[in-house]
This record gives sequence, structure tokens and C-alpha cells, in this order.
Amino acid sequence: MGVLNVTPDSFSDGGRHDTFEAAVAHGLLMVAEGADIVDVGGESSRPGAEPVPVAVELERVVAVVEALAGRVRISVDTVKPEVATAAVRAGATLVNDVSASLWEEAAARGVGWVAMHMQGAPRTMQEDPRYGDVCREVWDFLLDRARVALAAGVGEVWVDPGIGFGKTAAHNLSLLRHLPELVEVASEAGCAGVLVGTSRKSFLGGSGPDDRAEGSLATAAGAMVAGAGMVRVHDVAATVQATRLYGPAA
Ligand code: HH2
Repeated sequence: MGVLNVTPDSFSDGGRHDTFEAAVAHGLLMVAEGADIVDVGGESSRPGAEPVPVAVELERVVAVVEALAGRVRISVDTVKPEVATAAVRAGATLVNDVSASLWEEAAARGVGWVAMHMQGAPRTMQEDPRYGDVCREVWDFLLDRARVALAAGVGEVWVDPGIGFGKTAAHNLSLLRHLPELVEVASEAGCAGVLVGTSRKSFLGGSGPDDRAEGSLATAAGAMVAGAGMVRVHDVAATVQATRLYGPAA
């Protein structure tokens, strides 16, 4: 899954693809590089991000989805039901939902759904994240949401531990280390698979998002070895090489 943020403020690619032309060009580049899915987002969920009005998000996302939908599978990265619905009408077939709350929209529209775990909300989630047992709490939350969505009629449910969403570096590493457990329970529950997004995130270290290519690739490969069925990345070409060695079809 290649990341396409049509935003001025995303933590890594903000402002790089925030015109229609630049967004479509970058989407097509990721298709050429081998992305199976392009994840179009119009609202940053980085730590400290402020929510964007529905009209603004629709304006950023819908035309780009429409332009790319004939070329590659499109997911829409949103927490707003109106945006999910409009993007699906424009051709998206997967709702990537960091709030894990939009299963009814996915069921009603007959598309897939990604349920991601987040503690708190983006504006404050990194202030002091705490857990008793981070893996247990994250797995239990995701399985609960997956069961509800499957019972509501969503045919394709992915679960995602939400790396960096209300988690310290130690929490992220613990979730990644124990990923095979989530892969197993998610499969038993009838999920399509586990999605993992570590790309360019701050727990990898480095001097900034553009200085995290190695950690991004290492953690994507590690997630695939652990059984993740999908990785959400900015650097598609490098990750596709790793996918050929370690990915689900390897
Ligand atoms: N991470 C981000 C956004 N959406 N969706 C899923 N399912 N999993 C993730 O880990 C995930 C996600 C944050 O990264 P990015 O889109 O690059 O930045 P921003 O939120 O600032 O737009």
C-alpha cells in the first residue's frame, strides 16, 4: 500500500502532492513502482494535527480517487463517513480508518475496511501514552472491532496495530515484536490480514522523516516475515523488492 497524502501538513510528504496534478502523478509513479493499493488521504493524523473540515477533505480527495481508480486499487484514509462514502462512489474499494469506527459505511457500500488502533486523538495522543499490557489491549480492541464489522457484513476486514498512534517507541517495538500473535488471532477471527504502517515514523530515529528509509524498510520486511499481509509505505520501489523476498506471495 503506497501512501498518497493530498495535504499541506502530513509529517513526511505534506505539501509534496497537494495539488491534483502532483497527487495523480505521484499515485501513478507508485503504481509503476509496483504498489497494489494507493491510499489517498486528505487529513493528516500526525501527532498534534488539527482536524480538517469535511468540505476541505472532500475537495482534496475525491477527484484524485476518481483519476486513479481505473489504474490501481484505491483505499481512502479517512475517519469521516461522508468522505468514505464519497471516495467509494469515486472508485475506492477499501476504507482505511484510523478511528476504527466506519464499519457501517464499509458494510453498506460493500467495500473492505481497515480497523486501526489509536489511543486518544492525534492532537494529544503522544503526550503520555500508557498501557498495562500494550499487546493485549491492542489485540483485544482490534479483535472486538473485527468481530463487530464481520457480523455487520463487512466482507474484508484488515486490522492494524497503529504504530505511533498513542504509543511510545517501546510500545511500538513491543507490538512489532509480538506481531505473529496478532497475525494468528486475526486469521482465526476471519480477518483478511494484518496491515502495518511504520514508514518514516519518528520511533525509527534519524534526523527527520527523509532520514528513515533504512528503518522503514527494515520494519516493513520484519512485519512481512511476521506474517503481515500488507505494509503501508511511502517508498514503494524499495519495499516492493523486499516484498518479493518476504511478502505474502513470496
Ligand atoms: N499511519 C498514518 C496514516 N494512516 N493508516 C493505517 N492503517 N496505519 C498507519 O500506520 C497509518 C495510517 C500516518 O502516516 P502518514 O499518512 O504518512 O502521515 P499523516 O498522518 O501526517 O498524513
